[in-house]
Amino acid sequence: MDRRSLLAAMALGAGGRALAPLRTEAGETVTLPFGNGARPLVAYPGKRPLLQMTARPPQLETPFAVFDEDAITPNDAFFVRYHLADIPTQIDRQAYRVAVTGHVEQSLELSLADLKALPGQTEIVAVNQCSGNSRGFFEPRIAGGQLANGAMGCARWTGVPLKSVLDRAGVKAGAVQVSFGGLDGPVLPETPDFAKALPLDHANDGEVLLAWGMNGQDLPWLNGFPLRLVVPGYYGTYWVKHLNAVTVLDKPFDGFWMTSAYRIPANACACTEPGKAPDRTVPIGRFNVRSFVTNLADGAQVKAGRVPLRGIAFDGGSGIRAVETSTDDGKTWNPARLGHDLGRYAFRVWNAEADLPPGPHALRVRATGNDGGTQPMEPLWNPPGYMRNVVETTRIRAA
Ligand SMILES: Nc1nc2c(c(=O)[nH]1)N[C@H]1C(S)=C(S)[C@@H](COP(=O)(O)O)O[C@H]1N2
Ligand SMILES: [Mo]
Repeated sequence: MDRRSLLAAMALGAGGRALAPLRTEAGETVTLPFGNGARPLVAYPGKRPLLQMTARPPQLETPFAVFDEDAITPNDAFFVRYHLADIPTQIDRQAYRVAVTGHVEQSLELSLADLKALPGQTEIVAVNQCSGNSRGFFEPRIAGGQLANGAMGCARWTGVPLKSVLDRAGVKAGAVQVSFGGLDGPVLPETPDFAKALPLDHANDGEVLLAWGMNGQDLPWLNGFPLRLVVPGYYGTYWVKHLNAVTVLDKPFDGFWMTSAYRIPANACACTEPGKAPDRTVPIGRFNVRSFVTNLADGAQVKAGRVPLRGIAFDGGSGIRAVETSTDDGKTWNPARLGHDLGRYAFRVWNAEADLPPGPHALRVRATGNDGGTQPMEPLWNPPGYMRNVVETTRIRAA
């Protein structure tokens, strides 16, 4: 769809009503493998039919088979997550400005053209993953978005380092954090607006981007058109969409979405005993390491013999050192071959084979990062249902 018809389609959804999906694949639903797992397949502007978790705001999960196609997730298949129902339905890209204010020498109002003229324009391939990806699999179950494994995706992002923007504004001595806001807002004034913050050092690391491009195109509307934050290796909650406010702070940000939400137990496993609240929490940060089989779905039937296995792995930015598969409940592990390296923040494709006699089989896959981080055989638990990274098991039958 071109920009003009996209805008027209978006306008259809305006008028105080929910953003209108273009079409529902009539009657088509996908049932995710946990309670209340039925999801209609719905196509929104700029998107192919995706698993709709909620309609208002739109929250869409990528059908898992997409991850078998390529290490890059296509824009029209990329998942969508919003917190607040008042999402923008009309944006004028000429009039669009991002305000840079707060503890700076000079406040700025930057247009997209201004941003594109700043030094250091760059590209990075990076995974965006929701903290609650895979929450639906937690046992005991957890309230919140019941996601399977499709709240993640890997794209090539084009933008300018946040550092270039902060340098242009001139950060004053004593600054400690930078906060970020987007165009969307709450329906009720009591609901806290969605805003996030990063420590100044992180904001200035040269890798955090203000991005306008995704896989060589404008950002899809629902992924933050025309500008979003890209925070490589960090959970999606920091990747603020429709970014219009960058504020340099001389004291830590005290907004709800940092001080109450998106916090994890302050221990090495980010976990607690199931059902138990942690003593202390910290803001969620980098991804832990994960890996998936993508060419075989749970319940698949294959021909007995030598069976090709394929999948993806990623971590919070140390890069994938090894992927191994097991067909004997983790007693022995066989190294997989790692595919093309798109960078340490990207999905890393892997390939392997398994010799499978007739009968049922449990395929397990485990990745290890360059930092030594690996995946637990038993799932970890925490109250908000974040950071799931258990060794995945795909149950199939060979005949
Ligand atoms: N403006 C805005 N940005 C946002 C959010 C939001 O609710 N509003 N949600 C965040 C969360 S929790 C996630 S996981 C990512 C999801 O990015 P996507 O919708 O492009 O997949 O967006 C982040 N950026
Ligand atoms: Mo998220």
